[in-house]
Amino acid sequence: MSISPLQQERYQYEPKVPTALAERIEKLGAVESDEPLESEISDEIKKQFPHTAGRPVLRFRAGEGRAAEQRPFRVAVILSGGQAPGGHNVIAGLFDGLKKVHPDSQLFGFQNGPGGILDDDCIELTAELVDAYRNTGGFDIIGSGRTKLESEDQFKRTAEVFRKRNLDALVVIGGDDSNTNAAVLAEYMEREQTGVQVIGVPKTIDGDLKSRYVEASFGFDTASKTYAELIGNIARDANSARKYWHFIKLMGRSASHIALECALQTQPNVCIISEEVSEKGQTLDEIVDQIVTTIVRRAKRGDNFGVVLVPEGLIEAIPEMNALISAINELLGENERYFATLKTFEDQAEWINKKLDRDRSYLFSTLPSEIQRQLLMDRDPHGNVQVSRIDTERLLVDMVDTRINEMKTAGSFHGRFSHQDHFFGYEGRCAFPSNFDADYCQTLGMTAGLLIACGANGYISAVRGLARPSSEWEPGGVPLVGMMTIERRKGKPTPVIKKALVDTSDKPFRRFEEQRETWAVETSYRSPGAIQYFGPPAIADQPTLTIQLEHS
Ligand code: FBP
Repeated sequence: MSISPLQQERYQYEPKVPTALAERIEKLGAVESDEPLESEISDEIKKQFPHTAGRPVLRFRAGEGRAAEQRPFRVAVILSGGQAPGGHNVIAGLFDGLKKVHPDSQLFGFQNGPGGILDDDCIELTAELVDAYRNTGGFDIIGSGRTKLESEDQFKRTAEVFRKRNLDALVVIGGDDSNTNAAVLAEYMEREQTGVQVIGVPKTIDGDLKSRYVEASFGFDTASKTYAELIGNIARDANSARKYWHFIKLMGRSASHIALECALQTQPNVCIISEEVSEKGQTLDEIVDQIVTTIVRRAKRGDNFGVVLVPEGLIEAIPEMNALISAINELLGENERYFATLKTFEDQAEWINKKLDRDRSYLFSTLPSEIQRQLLMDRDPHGNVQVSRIDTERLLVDMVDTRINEMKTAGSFHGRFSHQDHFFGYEGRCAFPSNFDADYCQTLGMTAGLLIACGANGYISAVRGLARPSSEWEPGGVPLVGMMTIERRKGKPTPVIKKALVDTSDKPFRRFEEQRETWAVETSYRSPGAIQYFGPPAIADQPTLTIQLEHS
């Protein structure tokens, strides 16, 4: 493979980890903290996790608590779900941590996600292999996958494979779903007395796996900075050419953390936040109104250009659209076989229109046919529509365009409206990790290794103090069960780690709310520029504004 000069240079980068981990990881012990858990453990959770519920938060201290066992460990790792910058550094950190605990420790990787365990498809992650991936983006060292490990049979198979390979522990690098499943697997391993430990690591560019002690999921920093750079460039272009409105959809399956962070970084004219839309019960028409009002106000100043940010999950956050999508999901789930026999889009649309109730059928028929087609596409493994494949930005552009044309005809709009649309998602998921993500991921990986050596099971690697310099970060572990709540799924009480959506009462949203009126009308664009890998810490090592505000 040909190596770019930047990649060559990044191989030399030594991630900055907390002083305690850098100097004396093998001397650290896990101290049980008396801090409260993330949420109170309900009776239902105690019933479902009799062996692992009620464990304390762990913090690491030199010469205190349960000492790291200094023997060779055989540990396996999987990457689960969507790519996020820094995954390779978690693996490198885990490798380094285990080797510091004992030089004969070995790390293995199951290929292509959780499915690799069931297929027993595993490779040893040697020093040479790990070194070739340090500080690089992507998940290609072992690949990732979206298979869910959740049934008793799958757990049994996992235990068999681990026994056969004589593995001590599994590290699951994943989002809320994968960590929920890791908690259930940890309980199974303990119940069956397999001796296998399970440790999670918080990953997702969406930024929605976080809590009191898990301050951020890795990848959010790099991905949102990559998009913010592009948005800043587009805004500058808009202000230079003065002829286009740019509609930009940003990734984030459910939460709008990425859109909010990018708005704080770039100060666009409009940024829709899905959580606010669903809290206020806004309709599609009201959102279109908001955009049109801004276009009209700016046109009056002679500014026929602008930037609109749209979170990927918006389509499902609009209550009427959500109801429509749920009804379609249900119909497709119940009639999967029959639906597969309908070969043309026209037949599919006609069938769905007949099955929907009057209001939903009306809403469906008002949507552009391309959006109707996207709403009927293949579901994800959970039976949900794949929002990254729905052109919400185009839907808004179409509706705004129609409205503006009506106003022109009525003589109430005298400006110009030309538009461009963009989707930034996959562009940011495999970027070279920022210094923050490179450092954070190395620390998360080392912490996961230390949790294993200290005998923890059913914990997530948690690093606190992320708004401070990395030397002051505090590595520890949080019991996964303590992050869970019970939701009714398919009629059964099911433990889940809840997605952390944007909190509209928290500082990042409030900062946005204070400024958005000014940004809407005036041209206040801010250019964050490209991620800097070298240079003063104030430029190269800063965490996201979201983290800075949340912990200010
Ligand atoms: P994870 O939650 O697994 O990290 O994935 C997040 C994400 O990047 C979303 O932002 C996006 O909707 C989805 O993955 C796209 O998935 P896919 O890679 O399957 O197209």
